[in-house]
Amino acid sequence: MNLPVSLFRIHPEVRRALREDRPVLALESTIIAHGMPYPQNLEFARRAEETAKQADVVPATIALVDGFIHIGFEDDILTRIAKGNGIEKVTARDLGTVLARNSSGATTVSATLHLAHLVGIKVFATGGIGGVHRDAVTTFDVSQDLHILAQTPAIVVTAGAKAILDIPKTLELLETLSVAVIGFGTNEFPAFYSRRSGCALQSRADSAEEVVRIFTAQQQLNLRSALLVANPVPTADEIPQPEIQQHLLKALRLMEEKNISGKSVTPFLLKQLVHLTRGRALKTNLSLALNNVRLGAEIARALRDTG
Ligand code: PSU
Ligand code: MN
Repeated sequence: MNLPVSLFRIHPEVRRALREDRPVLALESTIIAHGMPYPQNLEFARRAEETAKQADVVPATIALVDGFIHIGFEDDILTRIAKGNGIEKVTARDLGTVLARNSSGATTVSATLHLAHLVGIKVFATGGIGGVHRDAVTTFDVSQDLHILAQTPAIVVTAGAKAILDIPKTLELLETLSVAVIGFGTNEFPAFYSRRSGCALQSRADSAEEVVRIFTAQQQLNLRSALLVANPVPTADEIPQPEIQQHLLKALRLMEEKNISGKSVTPFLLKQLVHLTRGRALKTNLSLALNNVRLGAEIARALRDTG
């Protein structure tokens, strides 16, 4: 593929691994800059990379820095992203404008997935994907994540979608967009903070090898959509639905009062939930995100072994 080389700064480790066909795992940066408070986010970002390395997988955290696309980077940049000064939230549609004015930004699922695919990374671990917002009927607020998932052939590991979204509508739209969704060790789509959402899934996988078999079949059929692997939060760290629900309603009310809309919605709600649960939501977020890195790394290795 002809990459616009001048825009990319690919870390030598990542470049070497891709060349030698060793497993690489893409990681997003919006979860760091806009999904968690400093300094816990920096600690998380470091642990995520460490977790991948321990599994013999090269981590590739993706972000925009001063007009360049960084695929994997050193600790000084990670720190800059975590501190968040001047770090925009960058979706796929924002890539051009942010790069053209030499700005810096943290990439969401949509932007990260697109960039990972461009450089040949096939597995991506995130926390929660964006989806259809509860008030979508009036606001039309549907995350770009779904659109890019529909057109990018890669494996995306997620703990489901946040309960701040309308999960049944999100699943319906994923079906419309032809994105395969499989539960990892579960028959139900997980709801990010909670292991269960009440929404049944049609398919599941119980091992990384099974995930790879499904993806390989999709690839052989030239399907262009992603394979979404829904991996529930570890039991010890989950916040059951009824409990998170009340905090959520409070957060949604506050959002309305403050007239928050568009890109600020998700970061605002995440922050409120951390506050309302006195930090428990953050602990859960950290746990599920690291859990996804572990599974993503396992899948990346299994993909290499069959490739
Ligand atoms: N869920 C989280 N933390 C996050 C996000 C989701 O728990 O930081 C981020 C992801 O980067 C996701 C984005 O791609 O929010 C979706 O934003 P929106 O709802 O504005 O599309
Ligand atoms: Mn939105």
